[in-house]
Order: sequence, then C-alpha cells, then structure tokens
Amino acid sequence: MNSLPFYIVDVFAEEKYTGNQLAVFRHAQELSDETMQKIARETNFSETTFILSDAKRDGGYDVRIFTPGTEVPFAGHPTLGTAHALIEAAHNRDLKVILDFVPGHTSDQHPWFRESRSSRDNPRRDWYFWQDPAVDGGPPNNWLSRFDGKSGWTFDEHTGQYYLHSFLKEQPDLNWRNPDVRAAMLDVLRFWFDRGVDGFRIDVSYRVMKDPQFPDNPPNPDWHEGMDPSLRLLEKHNKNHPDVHHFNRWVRSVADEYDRRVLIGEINVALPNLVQHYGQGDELHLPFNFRLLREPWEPAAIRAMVEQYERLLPAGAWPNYVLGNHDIHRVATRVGPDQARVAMMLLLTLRGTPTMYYGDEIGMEDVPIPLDRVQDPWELFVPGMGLGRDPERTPMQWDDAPNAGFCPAGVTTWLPIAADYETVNVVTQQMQEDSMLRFTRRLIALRREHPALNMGAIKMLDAPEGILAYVREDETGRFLVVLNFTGEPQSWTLPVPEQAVQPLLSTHALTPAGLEAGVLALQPDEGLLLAYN
Ligand code: TEU
Repeated sequence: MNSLPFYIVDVFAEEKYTGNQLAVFRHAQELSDETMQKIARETNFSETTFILSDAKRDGGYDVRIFTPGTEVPFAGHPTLGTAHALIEAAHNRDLKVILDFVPGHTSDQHPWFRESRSSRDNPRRDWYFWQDPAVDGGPPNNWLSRFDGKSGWTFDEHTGQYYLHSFLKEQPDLNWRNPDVRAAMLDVLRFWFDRGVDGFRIDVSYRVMKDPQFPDNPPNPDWHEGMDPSLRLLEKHNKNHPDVHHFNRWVRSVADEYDRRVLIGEINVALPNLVQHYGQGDELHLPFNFRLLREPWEPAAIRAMVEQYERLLPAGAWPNYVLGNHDIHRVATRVGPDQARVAMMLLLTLRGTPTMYYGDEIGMEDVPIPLDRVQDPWELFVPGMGLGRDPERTPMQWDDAPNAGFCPAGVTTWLPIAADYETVNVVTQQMQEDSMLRFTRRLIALRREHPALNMGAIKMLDAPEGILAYVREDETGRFLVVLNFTGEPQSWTLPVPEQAVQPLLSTHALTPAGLEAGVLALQPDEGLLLAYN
C-alpha cells in the first residue's frame, strides 16, 4: 500500500442532471487544476452518474442501476461509454478512479425492489427485509430511519408487510444474508473492476449486516430534546453486527481476484472497533478514519487520537485520515478559515493515506443555502439543526466565469455557487504564489519527494500548549512538523540543536523564517515543516 492522496469529487450539475460521487486519487503533484477540469469537460462527467439514479432523493445514494448498459438508461443520461471515457482519461493521466459502491440499499425504483414488493411469493421477496406488523399493527421493531428519526419501517398496503429502510423510505435495505443478493452485488463489483476502476469507497459498510432476529434497540441515555432525533436510540442491532466481517471478506475476496484494487469502508465508529475492519489483512484495505472530523480542534485531542490509532493498528495495516467529505461541514468552516492551512498541513504530513474533499485545497467554505434551494432530505425533515449537508456540496469553483466555470452561464446549478467564487477559485489561486492551492501543492510535492514524509514513522513530541508537534522519519530523512492551533503567536525552544533543523515550508510565508537562539517563533495559525538532520 502506498500513500497517495485521495481526492473526493462530488459532482452536482444542472437540476436535470443526477449528481454522482467519484473519488479520484492522484499520482499527480497538482490538484484540481486544469487537468481535472479538462477531464470533466472531455468526458462530460459532471453530467454523468455511473452507478445510476435519476430518482436522486438522497444525492444519488438511491441507486436505480448498478451496472449501466450501452443504452441511454434515462432521458438525458449518458451511457456506459461515458464511464469508459472517464476511466481512460484518468488513467492516461496517471490518476486512479474509485467509485462509490452502495451495498446497503437500492432505490425503491430499482427493478429488484419493484419485483420484491409485487407479491409475498415473488422470488425476489427476500432480497429486502419484509416483516409482518407487530401485534398492534405497528412496525415490527423500534429501529429508526437515520434521516428523520421516524420508524425505519414502511408499511406496504399491497402485501400487508413492512419493509426496512435505514435511510429514506425510498431507499429499501438489501438483505445480504440472501445468497442471491450477495452474488448479484458482488457481480456489480466485478462489472466495474472489469472496466478498470481501481477500487471502491463502500457506503456505510458497517450497516450492511443486521441482527437477523430484529431485536429492539435500547434508548440512548445521552439523548435529549434538541438533538438529532434519530440518535434517541442506540443503533445496537442494526449496524456494527459482528457478521459485518463476513461482508468485508466477501468484498475483499472479489477485489483480490484483480491486481492492485483498493477497498475503503465508510465506517463511523471509535478507533478500537474501526481497526477490526482491517481483519487479518483479509478485510478492507482502508477503513476510513473519520476522527479528524470529530475530535475537538486542539493539539492534545489530536495527539491522543493519533497515538491511540497508531497503537491499535494491526500489524501490516496502513493508516488513513479524512479531512472532509460530502456529509460534514467543510474543514475551513469547522476549524475556521484561519486554521484551514494548518489542517491541510496536518492531513498531508500525518502517517497515512490522506483524503481531502474537493474544494478544500482552495479553502472553500460552507455556503448558506436559502430555504427554497434546500436539496438534502435530512435538512428537509429536520430543519434548522445544522444537519443538512447542502452547504458543503456546492459546485467546485474553477474560475471567475459565471457559475464559477462549473457549468455554462445561464444554467441553474443544483446548489448555489458560493458568493466568493470570483476570488476563491482554481485559476485565480494558480496565479497567486501564496495561495492555499499553491500551498497544498507544495505540501503534496514534498510528500512525494521525501519518502520519510510519506511512509516514514511518526512520533509525537511534547510541546507547549497550543502547539502540535511531531517527527516523521525513516532511513532516508527526518522531518519536524510544528502546528500552531491558536490565533496567538507562539514560541518554542526546540528540544533539538538549532543547526539540526531547516525550515522548508510555512503556512504563512513563502520563505519561512529561521530559528533564533534555538527558539522557534510561530505566527498566529502558523504551521511549519522543517527538515531535521
Ligand atoms: O452516509 C452514511 C451515514 O451514516 C450518514 O448518516 C452519516 O452519518 C451522516 O451523513 C453524517 O456524517 C452515507 C453517505 O455518505 C451519505 O451521503 C448518504 O446519505 C448515506 O450513506 C445513505 O446512503
């Protein structure tokens, strides 16, 4: 396993277009540059959904077609040929393509579900979870839907039973305990591997296997009014079931039929549980580590998390860190725009595959969404609690043209374009030597140039409060990273001789200042990368 950055592209175009999600990780030094834009234009991928839904109740996570054919599946949609064009264009530029695989549910418009709901004795009935009503006629148990906190079961008049949906009622859950479901879904992976995709990000992989007895979930003692309503029960029996490790091994055995393919699991659990998803090297290559999205933005908390993770990782397991994605407010908004570069330096100098979300490399922030433009069902069902995910899903800001160069002028984009696009965009930042984009590229270039920064060991150092400091090293080199998490200047008498360190890169200055009398002076919100002999 190497450690090239992953870059998540979340594409939402015109209203009539379906958004798709596609992670691309790059061998290239540059990010979000004209190459990405060219690929987008060449293959028209902003108008494409490879794993298809035209229903789009949940941003495309309501899949109607897993394996498109050569026919145009829905009006206005491109065909499999477009997918080929994208994969080829990316591979020609030494980029890898990772698709999002949604194993847990389909759209209720998927032909499988249409058949399943048609009668109790349909051969596909058991492909989904159908249960009789409880004695009072209500749902079979108390499991909740993640998006509205109401029952996770919807009654089907026609056949007199309830079906389970962990998310929207338009997203019925698939029953992976049925061997035919398993075979069909594993064939979806093969379909795309055969067409050259380099791996999958597996949507909520830890929810796929549920307790087959459907016991009630216990109440969450920490829940109180005003919190996300779906959290009032602990999801004890409908996710994280021990059988998820079977699922991991099923998908892994398919990936192992091919050369050099990667499986990434979307798994939101504490680290001791997370690392179990590596298995004995026979489960997922990279269970996503989302801790940077959740920890308080404080050196002590980040240090403790990194140390715990490093301690828990099984032998041979390669770590990873996620700084942003389409489900969480943008990093520049979470930690504040002043800390955005510190966060980027952290992500790109930790030991592990870094995942960044499109636009974070130019410092895009959450965009306020007017009520009449809200798309995310979560916000529609539970308004005003900040649960909606539209603010972080607005179009990529390519240049200062109308619609930020994301799509032609005059088109109404799926979500509004940020007000700051005329200055916060790729083309403008390419021209500014001290831009966030150029800074991010320099970090990636250093990471590529120095194996110690990429694959080397990590050791956290004791530093004054407000500073996070660590060393990355291997037999080829040694580096020191010092991050000021505060808006105040900081100074630190380095625990090493002054002549041993050489500043390489600062979040602030193009030429970072040297040390004076062994004291490292950090500006507010400054991060420094130093070579250390
Ligand atoms: O999200 C999984 C999930 O569990 C979400 O409820 C997550 O906890 C939430 O978005 C806060 O981070 C995945 C996809 O990433 C998300 O976009 C989909 O809506 C969801 O699955 C259903 O497919």
